[in-house]
Amino acid sequence: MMKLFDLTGRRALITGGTHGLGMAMAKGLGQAGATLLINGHSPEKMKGALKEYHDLNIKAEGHLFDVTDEKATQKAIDTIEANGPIDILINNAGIIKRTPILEMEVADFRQVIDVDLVGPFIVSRAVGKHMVSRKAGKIINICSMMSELGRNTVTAYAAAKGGLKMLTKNMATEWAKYNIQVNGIGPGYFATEQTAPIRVNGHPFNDFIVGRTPAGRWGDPADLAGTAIFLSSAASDFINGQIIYVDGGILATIGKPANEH
Ligand code: GCO
Repeated sequence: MMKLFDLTGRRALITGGTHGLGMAMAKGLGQAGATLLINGHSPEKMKGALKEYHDLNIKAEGHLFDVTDEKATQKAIDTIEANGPIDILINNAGIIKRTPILEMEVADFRQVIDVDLVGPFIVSRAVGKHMVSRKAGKIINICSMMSELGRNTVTAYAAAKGGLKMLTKNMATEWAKYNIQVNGIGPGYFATEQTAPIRVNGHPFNDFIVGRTPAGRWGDPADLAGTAIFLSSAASDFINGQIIYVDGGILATIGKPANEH
């Protein structure tokens, strides 16, 4: 039964895998036996990340390229594929800008869409070409609560993550016949660098999220590893176009009054 979840011999590309949720999922895949192909854009962060993976006896190599740069991505993917197949792709790299609509520059809106939605398209198309020819592959797009819900100031991010949900379903539709399973993971609110500004103790949003999450806590990045392994493994070979929300129950409830425990 455990072989269903065994990733030994598989090679997994994780974009934005030098920190945060990407690193947490990558560690899970590495500890399930996968060789990690870590994408990032900072040489310093890459150096530190690879040491962290190697210290855990996880096989990992770094690949610096900008997921929004079609030519650089194509070149990087073809170089990687020349040394062995990419069996698993996790489109995790993303940015967020928290600005009210009327104050947001169009250029900033476009940048969020470019990184969070166009980037996954560019990388998936470059990797998908090889997966289609092999008739095998796993693609996981990292969506968000904002794939389903809106929130003040994150309009660009919500538009991108809503689009990423539908990109996931459409890629699944087109590529399932090639034995490529395309699915998504929707993290709830997790304790990462990205959420640090809204998570500090005493910040009203911190109290709001702990109250809005039935599990009563922020997610720990390690909480994502199991779902990432599942969607990367043979255990999910007949799952296509699904978004699995790892959110402590946020999407299950309308919430509760402040004075109810
Ligand atoms: C925010 C947060 C969220 C989380 C995550 C939720 O400002 O609301 O950053 O966007 O990061 O995406 O799923």
